[in-house]
Amino acid sequence: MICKLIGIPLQDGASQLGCQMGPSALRVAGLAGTLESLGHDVRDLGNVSVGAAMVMPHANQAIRNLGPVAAWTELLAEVAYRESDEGMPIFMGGDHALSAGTVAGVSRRAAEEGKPLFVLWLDAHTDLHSLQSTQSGNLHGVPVAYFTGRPGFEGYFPPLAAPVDGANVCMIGIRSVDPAERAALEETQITVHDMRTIDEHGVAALLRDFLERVSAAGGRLHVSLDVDFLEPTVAPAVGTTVPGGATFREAHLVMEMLHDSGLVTSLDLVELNPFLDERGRTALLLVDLTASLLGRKVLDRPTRSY
Ligand code: EXY
Ligand code: MN
Ligand code: MN
Ligand code: MN
Repeated sequence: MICKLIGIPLQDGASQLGCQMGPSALRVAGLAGTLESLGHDVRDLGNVSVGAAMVMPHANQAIRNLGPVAAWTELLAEVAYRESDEGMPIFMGGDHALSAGTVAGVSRRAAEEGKPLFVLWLDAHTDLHSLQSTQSGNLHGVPVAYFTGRPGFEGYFPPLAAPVDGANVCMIGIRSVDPAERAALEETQITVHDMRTIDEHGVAALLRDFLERVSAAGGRLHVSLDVDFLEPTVAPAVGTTVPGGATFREAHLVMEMLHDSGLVTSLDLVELNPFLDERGRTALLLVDLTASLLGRKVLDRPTRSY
């Protein structure tokens, strides 16, 4: 399969700086070579960059970097639309604000093909704040609200060509939700599998149900993997760690099942912060999880000491 690596050194959406180095860390950790060793046609398209962004005042004084994040969103929606024409774009972040643009772009592509877009959100957080409700002002907490068409982004983020239906969004790993997001969830049909649900039912059964829906609908499937989905002791290089996350094997099982489904059409790897890493072990883990998504079997895994 053609795999297009697209670096997105965006860190304006986070308070802890460092995600800007994420694309480089994934390259140093050998993402391209690992995918080539699985027989894929890997094309590294380099890094996206935005020019100077205008200042965007907003009534919510807490918001940080609205102008730059809006500019990134507009550009990334174009890049994601263009590069989802063939193969699998792999968006290497950068903080989760990037998914406002990547999901908007692949959703436009899906709509053009007459297909629904489904989104699998692997995260400790729902990232469902509006520009009005965010209290931290960190815009990596708003992408899902934006691409599902929730109000309040008009005049700030670009208009959506194809909003994603909340019923087509499945979240796994959730364990840190603000009150405003909790209220917003009540108004959406987003499927939320928090860690308690995973503990009780197992991630495989929950994911299988969702994949059956994607397959039945003939949809495209965008996977958005936030490093903080994982247990912090497994993946420490992220600025928003929350204890009690997915285990090493739960994360690989998700990726292995996604590969077997053959349904994944695009991928975000986000929130990797190399400044917080320990000898690159989180970057190496992300590379290995991507390898599982792209077909590496457990029995074929090289020995690796993280
Ligand atoms: N809900 C909190 C906030 O809005 O600041 C935490 C958001 C963390 C977002 C990271 C990317 O997942
Ligand atoms: Mn092309
Ligand atoms: Mn996130
Ligand atoms: Mn998160």
